[in-house]
Amino acid sequence: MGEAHFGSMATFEGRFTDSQDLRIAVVVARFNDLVTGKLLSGCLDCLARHGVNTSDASTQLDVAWVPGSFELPIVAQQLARSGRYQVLITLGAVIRGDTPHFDVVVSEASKGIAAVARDTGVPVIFGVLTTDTMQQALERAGIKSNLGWSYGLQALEMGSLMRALPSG
Ligand code: INI
Repeated sequence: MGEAHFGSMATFEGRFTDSQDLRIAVVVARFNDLVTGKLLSGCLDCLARHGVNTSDASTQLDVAWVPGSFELPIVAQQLARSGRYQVLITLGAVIRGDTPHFDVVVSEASKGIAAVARDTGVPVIFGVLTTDTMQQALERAGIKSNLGWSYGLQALEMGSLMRALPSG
């Protein structure tokens, strides 16, 4: 992890170790919970293997459930504004075959989540799968790989990177 020094170039990077002092919130959509439940399991497995306390007694991890991906931004916003967390993870699955308003849900979720991160300065990982079929979603949630694991890694990287950057 780089630090700024007068007169010399700084390199800033996130880290995947020493995660014990990061506070993390995960917001999960219940819609398509066959998929989002698996994303959550993969994500928590990744965090636990990197030293995050994911037990029920944990004071560094909280999980909030919302009805669908459309509701991810408003709950992420409130959690980010609380000042309690260094990074948030949003998990959802929007499947085109299931919904005529696929584009609306995806657009609102993605724009809303990006806005929360920019408005609050708290990084929010975009863990919303957008696929044509349930099969494709399941393949990304455990049948082949589990993108929940990647979202966990990205959260560790962004949470620690934001801390390492000069405040402004
Ligand atoms: N929410 C999802 O997370 N994924 C979907 O595929 C989906 N479909 O198919 O409609 C979905 N809809 C619910 C939406 O996110 C809201 O919860 C609902 O409209 C209430 O505001």
